[in-house]
Amino acid sequence: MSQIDQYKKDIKGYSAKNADEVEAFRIKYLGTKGIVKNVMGEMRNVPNENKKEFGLILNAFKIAAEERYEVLKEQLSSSEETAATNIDWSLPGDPMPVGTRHPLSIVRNQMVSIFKRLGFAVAEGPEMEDDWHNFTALNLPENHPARDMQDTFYLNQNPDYLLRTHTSSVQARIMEKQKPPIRIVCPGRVYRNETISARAHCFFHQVEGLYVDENVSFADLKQTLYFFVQEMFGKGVKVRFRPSYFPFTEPSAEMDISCTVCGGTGCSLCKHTGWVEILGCGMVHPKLLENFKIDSNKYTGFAFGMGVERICQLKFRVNDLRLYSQNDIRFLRQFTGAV
Ligand code: 2NL
Repeated sequence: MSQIDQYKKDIKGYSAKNADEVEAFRIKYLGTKGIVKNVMGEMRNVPNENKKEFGLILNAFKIAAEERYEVLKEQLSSSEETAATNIDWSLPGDPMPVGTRHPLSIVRNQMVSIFKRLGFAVAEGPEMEDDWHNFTALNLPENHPARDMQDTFYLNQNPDYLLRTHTSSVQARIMEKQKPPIRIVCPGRVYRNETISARAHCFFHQVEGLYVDENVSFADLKQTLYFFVQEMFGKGVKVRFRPSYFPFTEPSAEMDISCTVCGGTGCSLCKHTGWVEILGCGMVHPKLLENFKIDSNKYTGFAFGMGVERICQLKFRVNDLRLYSQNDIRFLRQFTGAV
């Protein structure tokens, strides 16, 4: 009996600082080899006439141990709640893993936003086109090499449906529906049937521009593209125009910028010429305007087209076109923060 009193005192005074100590209490008193089981076993040695009295005492002892165990558990969970509200809010947060914008998206957005500042609206259209919007309306004659099966992915022949080879088809659709003034840029993916290599791919991205209004001149074209280059590559960069040929423009030109790597002194990027080609442009061919019932005596226009991959290559020194579409995270991660 005095032993049980001793245990009762111990139980009353027992406190636990953590889950391990609560568990130690359970094992000590309530476990299969614990004290409660042990003293219960003593019943065997108690004379019959005392069994009832001793049984009551043992039972009260067992209940005391069980209740204490419940209390200890309760205290522990409420102290855990206290710990949860004791968070150190000044600690730095866990980093949230976010992806990176694709370099072509970064550059396309930059290109488009420069033209937006000059009043160009953005127009989009389908990647699957008909012959009219991709070729015929744009003055690409029947036997023009660009129409060759080699360059174009045909989806259907007679009537011809194909994957657009340039975003000029979007401009064609706008001219069809809208009266001048028209001032748009058309970003988007285009397709050509080429063998894939570092320098060629079966699809790439373009930003084309079109401005049709009264009194639009070649001087407007030059100043617009010069402004674009200065915003895109920096104030010191020079431009030059070389005569060229496109079926949808007359006259046509290609525009070079002074090499962004060597500054014009000559290096491997500019093949020691000091210049790199970045786009094609020209005055909209009058036949094209007439195709869309726009009076070519009243209206003139300029147009240009450039490859986003090309601009991206010059800005970020990407030297292999295939990198853009291989989804290699080691490539993509290099553009972290480049928005
Ligand atoms: C290039 C050259 C060019 C155009 C695209 C165009 C569109 C219409 C009317 C007239 Cl609707 N022209 N587009 C004009 C000249 C050049 O692109 O090298 N692109 C990558």
